[in-house]
Amino acid sequence: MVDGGHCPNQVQEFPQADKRMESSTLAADSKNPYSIIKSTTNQILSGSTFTQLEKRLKAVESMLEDQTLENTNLNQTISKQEFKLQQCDKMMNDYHKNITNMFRLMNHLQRSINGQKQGYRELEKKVSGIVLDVVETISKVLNCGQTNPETTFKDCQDVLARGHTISAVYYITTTYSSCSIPVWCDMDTPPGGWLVIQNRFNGEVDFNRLWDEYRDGFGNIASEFWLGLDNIFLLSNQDFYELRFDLWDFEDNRAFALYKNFKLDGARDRYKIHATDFEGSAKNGMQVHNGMRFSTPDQDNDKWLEYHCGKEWRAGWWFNNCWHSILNGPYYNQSKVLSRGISWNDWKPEQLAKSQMKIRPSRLHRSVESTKHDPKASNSKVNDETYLPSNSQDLQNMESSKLKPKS
Ligand SMILES: [Ca+2]
Repeated sequence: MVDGGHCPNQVQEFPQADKRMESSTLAADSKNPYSIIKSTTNQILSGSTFTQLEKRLKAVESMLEDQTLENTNLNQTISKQEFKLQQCDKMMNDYHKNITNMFRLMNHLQRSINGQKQGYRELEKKVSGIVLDVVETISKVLNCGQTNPETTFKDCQDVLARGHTISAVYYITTTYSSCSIPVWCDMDTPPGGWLVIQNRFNGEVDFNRLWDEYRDGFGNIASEFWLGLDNIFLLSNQDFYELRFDLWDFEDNRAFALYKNFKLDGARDRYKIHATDFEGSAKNGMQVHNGMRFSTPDQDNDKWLEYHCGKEWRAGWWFNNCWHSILNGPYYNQSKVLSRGISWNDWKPEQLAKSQMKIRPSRLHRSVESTKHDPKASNSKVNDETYLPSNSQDLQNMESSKLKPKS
């Protein structure tokens, strides 16, 4: 009998122990290295073999390598995502800048649109005012003369164009009116066709008048007169017109001022004057009056707040504060006077002897029109339709013209 009754039991304990070890290893999380290490330690403590330990260690190393590779991949993915985030951030900044610029542009456009709307409203108001002025003015001009179209004209240029070359009184009917009014046509001052709106030469007509009289006109059409602001308004708005001032001193020297663009606003704008594109020998005496409203001794529309120019100078005029030129003041039959009534400072510092204001269709606009239709027109001037030079020849020609209208 072999005395080894205890051995078999001892030998048999190994497999059991190994089985417990394996079961504990299997029970451990096969993917968790720490769990495997713990399991392996248990195996060591429970008497596992070196080979088994080595095998377990390699498994752990392999898993660590896998984890490292996985970490590397993860880091690369994170880097890529970070790069994409940076790009997104940059795009967001650009987008924000674009949005900001777009809002600025929208604000700018909105302001521009508002400005245009305001301009349009003002223009609409202006046009409405002119239409109302025209309607009211023609309803006031009730002194209808002849209305036969055969014997009435649009203006003095129309009179001239229809063969009447003598300076005299003619009846004209403006485009906006059905009433004819008598006017003095000056066919002698080159190039003829001038409709006289103011004439003074001897002081027989008092020009110290009130608003309504300046509006309606006064005096004698074949002598001294003021045609009336309403009539001048209707005339100067039916076409493009030019305005000419003829001036004489007491030694019969003369000068003129021509404004190639002239228009008078209506009553709502207090007959504001627009006289530009100056040319002439008298210098630009209306420059400071351009854009001024009309004032009279009873209506102060001038630019001097504390002063009533029309009242102080006893005249109706487009006063600024107060004047560089004034042709409607009191008449004095001498040049040396304390308070001048007919003056054009840019030509003479003394009182003048005579003055005339006259209008005709603007040759400036007519030459533009003719140039549009005929390219040669810009190089070939037509005698009747071009501006004469302000030289001595022009003055000599003017000397021969009649100053005093004939009755
Ligand atoms: Ca004033």
